[in-house]
Amino acid sequence: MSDSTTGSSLQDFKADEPAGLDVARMQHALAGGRFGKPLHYFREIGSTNSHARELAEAGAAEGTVVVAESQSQGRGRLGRRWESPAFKNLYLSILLRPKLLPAHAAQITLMAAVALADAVNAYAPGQATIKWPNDILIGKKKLAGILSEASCDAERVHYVILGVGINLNYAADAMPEEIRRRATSLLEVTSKPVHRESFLQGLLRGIERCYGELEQAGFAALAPRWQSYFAWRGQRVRVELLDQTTIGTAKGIDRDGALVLVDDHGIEQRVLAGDVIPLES
Ligand code: BT5
Repeated sequence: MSDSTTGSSLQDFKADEPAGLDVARMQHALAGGRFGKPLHYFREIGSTNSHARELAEAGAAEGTVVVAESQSQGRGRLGRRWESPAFKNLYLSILLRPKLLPAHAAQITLMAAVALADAVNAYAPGQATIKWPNDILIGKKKLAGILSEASCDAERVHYVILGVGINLNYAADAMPEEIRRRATSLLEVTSKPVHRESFLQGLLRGIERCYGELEQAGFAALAPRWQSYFAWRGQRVRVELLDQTTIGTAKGIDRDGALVLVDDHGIEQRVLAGDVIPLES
């Protein structure tokens, strides 16, 4: 592992490897904003979220970004694996220190989903939808996932590591069997390769904007945009969280970001976390 902010990023460069992201150019492009100062770049890492967490524990500033070309231990929620092949996609983590109550830390994921859906739509207009809480889909297939990991005490959030993985130039035939039927990439959808640096810059600016709105006006200001991307309004779904299951018709999210379901008795149920599975009607 080598970090370009220490000037050693190319020590392990092999002539037959594809060129990575141009860190200096990205830093220059991000210079006027809040994110990416510093920007830590790795050709290979365990998990960008784990590294960002170490930086956060050591006192790193809000807006610190960790980007890697590949991850050997890319993570999803509940210890699931995130496939992270080299030089194809984007894997990044942003350190945030939001002034949020611990109960509202999940709003960071929802805020990021809006920015991510906006960024995807710039390449595949009108195609991105959000699957609550943390997936971006095109059609029924998963294009991107968000993993927010918060450090909180009873009164406040110390920091949130906002991790994002997005499939850009990931060909379906290069995907492992386990995800091939359920995953997609912008290349698969548009048949055009994506310039990863441009996507990353647009995404970071978009997250910065949405985060600013969240800070200034609260999640209620972003909720209508989130709702407009929500994939399963009116659909009967099952939400699973560990050993708990809730079934109902998805209505949307409330102003705090909880998923609202109407159960079979007509009663509204609010769900704060879990996996949503559509049920055939
Ligand atoms: C997520 O979890 O969707 C969150 C993924 C976050 C990944 C980023 S990459 C940068 C940062 N550093 C990390 O270590 N992680 C974050 P979840 O909802 O639990 O979904 C995980 C499931 O998605 C897996 O069990 C697979 O079924 C599927 N999956 C794995 N890799 C995929 C990929 N590249 N594309 C689409 N689906 C994938």
